Order: sequence, then structure tokens, then C-alpha cells
Amino acid sequence: MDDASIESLILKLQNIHAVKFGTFKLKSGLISPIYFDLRVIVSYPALMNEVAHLLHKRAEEAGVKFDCVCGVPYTALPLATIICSTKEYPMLIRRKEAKDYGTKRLIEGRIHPGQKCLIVEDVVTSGSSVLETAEVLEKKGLKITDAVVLMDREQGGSSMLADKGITLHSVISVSKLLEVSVKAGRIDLATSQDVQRFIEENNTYKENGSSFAIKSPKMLSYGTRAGLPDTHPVASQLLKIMEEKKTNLCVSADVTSSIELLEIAVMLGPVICVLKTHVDILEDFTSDVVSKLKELAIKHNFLIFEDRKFADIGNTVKHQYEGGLYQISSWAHIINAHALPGQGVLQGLCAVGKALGHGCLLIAQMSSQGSLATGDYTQAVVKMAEDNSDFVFGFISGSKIIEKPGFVHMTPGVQMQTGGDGLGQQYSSPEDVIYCKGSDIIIVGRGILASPDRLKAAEEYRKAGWEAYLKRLAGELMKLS
Ligand code: 5BU
Repeated sequence: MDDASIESLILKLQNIHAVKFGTFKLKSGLISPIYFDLRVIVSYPALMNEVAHLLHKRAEEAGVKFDCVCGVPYTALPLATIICSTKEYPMLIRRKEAKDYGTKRLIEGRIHPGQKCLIVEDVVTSGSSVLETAEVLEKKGLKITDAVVLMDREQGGSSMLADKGITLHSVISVSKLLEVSVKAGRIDLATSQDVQRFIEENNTYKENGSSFAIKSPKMLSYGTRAGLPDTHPVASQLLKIMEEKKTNLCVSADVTSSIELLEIAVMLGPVICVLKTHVDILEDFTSDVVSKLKELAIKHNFLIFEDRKFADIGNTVKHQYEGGLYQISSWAHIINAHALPGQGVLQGLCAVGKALGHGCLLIAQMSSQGSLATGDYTQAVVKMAEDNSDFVFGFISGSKIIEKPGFVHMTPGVQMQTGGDGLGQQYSSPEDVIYCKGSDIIIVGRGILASPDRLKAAEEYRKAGWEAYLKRLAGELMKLS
């Protein structure tokens, strides 16, 4: 089968939305970055003929000998019909509703025991539908050795069927589909990598036995995570910014003058995803400063994170968040809290911030030497975040501490040169934090602020963080292949 006809078919299938890229919830509950709906082909007669022709050609080229054809209900039924009609093969129809209609036959058509029947299918994932049809036919004495499929999702179906003595021949594989789609500019490389990873990680067949295992996806791109249904709106907005601006850098603007804070926002705004503040160290705070900061956040598309580390009973943090001199809830998109006081701290914060569309990070680990936030404490924080995911969208932590892709991990204590600051701070490199530890965002303060050229330094950190992320995406793929 020549490459040109396969490429043209792939693009036609995309044109009619039989193949879609995005975020889809599958029947199994899994979130998939790709979706096939080949049922729509019936509305495109020329394409139906083309697909049927290619299915037949595939079997022919593989040297498959068969006496009759049976399509797996329902999508493949018309395809089998066209093959049988044009090539004049006897057809068998498998009834799907036999159970409901008790007395009806399972197979319609003249059955000649001992004959070889070719099975036709539209998409194969686990191979279970093909196997089911094969078993029904075999019970009637037919021999099933081969099946042809339009799309092999490469998720273990062909191995499973091979173990049952059925060879699967596919017209298109997902790998080919991705290759052609990237080449034609229909999808970008990151989307292609997301799909490949999803496919690899959700292999339904274990080579060593008959058990079926669905694993959860490990690493998706920031952009894909932004679109997942379980992702908190603030996380979604943040991940989108990161993908768009190609930055996972949060600058920690730990300065004591308002003018300097605004200068940092103006200068570094374009290269960061988050600007982190300690508003209570400003010597000249006025509400005007935060108004200007808000405008800059809109102009340069970043979020503001007030690193207030709330850690009191619910009623007190509610006032600290909403009122006082700083009125944090009126300008900070993101705040953080210690889990130490228990649920109440989140209840208090949530009562103010949720309606404003804000979100909170829980401090699960700290970068400082001798921190007590480790082990069971960190695990308890993860649990608290999961229980309060309507307001908590992620963590301050040294590494990724939960696999759920909706949660964002932000890591402080980052500098190019590892070591400490003599006051307990401990530094890791961007590569270590993002690539080795699996965190999402590097928080950098003095690594940038102490540089004579802050913009140049910020750009270096942005580049290092982003490259570490791309390396991790590519690395996960290599590990799997
Ligand atoms: P540095 O200059 O990059 O060391 O600044 C780190 C910032 O991150 C600073 O504002 C700290 O308050 C903040 N931080 C931290 O360093 N470690 C932590 O565990 C947490 C916050 Br939580």
C-alpha cells in the first residue's frame, strides 16, 4: 500500500472529524488526548469506498486467504458490505442484540463450517471486540486466523489477538497518524508526544498473561493538563500561560521598595508565568502599588502569588486574607497555606477566595534545612489537597508528590549554583527540580535579583527551566519506547 494514499486518507479522516485531538473522557473514565469517531464515515460515500478498498487491499497484500467476511458491529458492517459487494465474497452478519431477542440467531447468513472468515473492524484498542466476534463465529465452526482494521491504536490489541491465534492487519497505526499529522501541520510536536505517551501508558495487554491493566498517564504537556476536566481554573489558567509563553519561571520579587517591585514586574513580566510577592516586606506599601501590579499582570499575562503562608485557625486567616492593610484577596490570584492547623485554615481561606476565582497552594515540603514538613506530614498534606480540590490546586514542594496532572507543583530554593545562603536556604538547579524531581515551576529570587542584569538572568533561568521540561517530556517517551 503506497504512502501517498495512506497520508491522503489520514487527512480526509481528520477533515470529517473522524479523528480528533483535544481532551476526551473515555467510557473507561480515562482522559484521552485523541478520539476516534469513525461512525461518521457512513455520511461520506466516496470515503467509505476508499476505506473499504484499502481494508481489502491490506488483506490481499498480506496474502490472507479467506472464504467469507464478517464485520464487527456496527461501524464495520457497512465496510464489510462494500468489500463483499465489490469483490463478491459471501458475507456473514453478527447480531449484537441476540441476548435481548433470545430466539434470534447470533449469525445471519449461510454458514459453512470449516471455512475461513476474515473479520473487519474500524478501530482496535484492546482487541476485545474482534475477539468476541471471532469466538461467536468459531462456535459455529468457522476458522478465524486474520482480521483487518482501519485504525490500530497500538494499545496491545494486536498482541492480545496474536496470542489467540488471530493476526491483525491494520491500514493505519496511531504512530503513522501522528507522523502524518505533524508533517501536515495539523498538530504540533507536543500534542503528538502527548498522544504517544497516552498510547504507551495505556497498553491494555500484559505480555506475560491474560490480565488487562490500565495505567494512569504519567506526564502530559502543560497545555494538555490545562484542558483536563479535573484541573482547577487557576491551575488551568496558569498552565495555559506557561504553554503560551514557554516559561515555567516564577520570580520571587523579594524587595522592600514598591518602585523596585513594579520595575521587576515591568522588566521580567514577559518571561515569567508567576510573580511571587512578600507584600509585608514592602516599606512603602499603598493600595496603588497592587493596582499597578494587577494591570501589569494583565498586560504581560502572568499571575500574582502572595507567599503569605497562612497558618492559623479559619476565622483568623479569613480576616488576614481579606482585610487589614494589604487586602490580599483583592489582588493575589494565588496564595499558599500551611496544612498544620488542619482543614479549618482552608475553610477560612476558601470562604473568601473561591468566589473571587482564586486558588491556594498547600506547603507540603520546604526548601529550608531541617524542615519538619517531610514523610507522613507531606502525605497528609497531599490528602488534604485532594479533599479540598475546589480551592487547592497544587503544592509548594521540592518535587512532584502526586501523579494527578491537575495539580501544579512549585519549587522554591532554586539557583544555577547549588549550595545554601547561610541562613538555612538550600538550592537546587532548574534541571534538578524540573527534570529529575518532576516539579512544574521553579521559584527564583536572589538567583535573579542579585544579578547585575536581571532580565538576562531571568531569561537564563526561563530557558533552563523550559529545556528541563522539554527534556523530561522527551525522556519519558524514550523510557516508554
Ligand atoms: P531565594 O532568594 O530564591 O532563596 O528566595 C526564595 C523565595 O521562596 C523566598 O521568597 C522564600 O520566602 C520562598 N520560599 C522558600 O524559599 N522556601 C520555601 O520552602 C517556601 C518559600 Br514555602
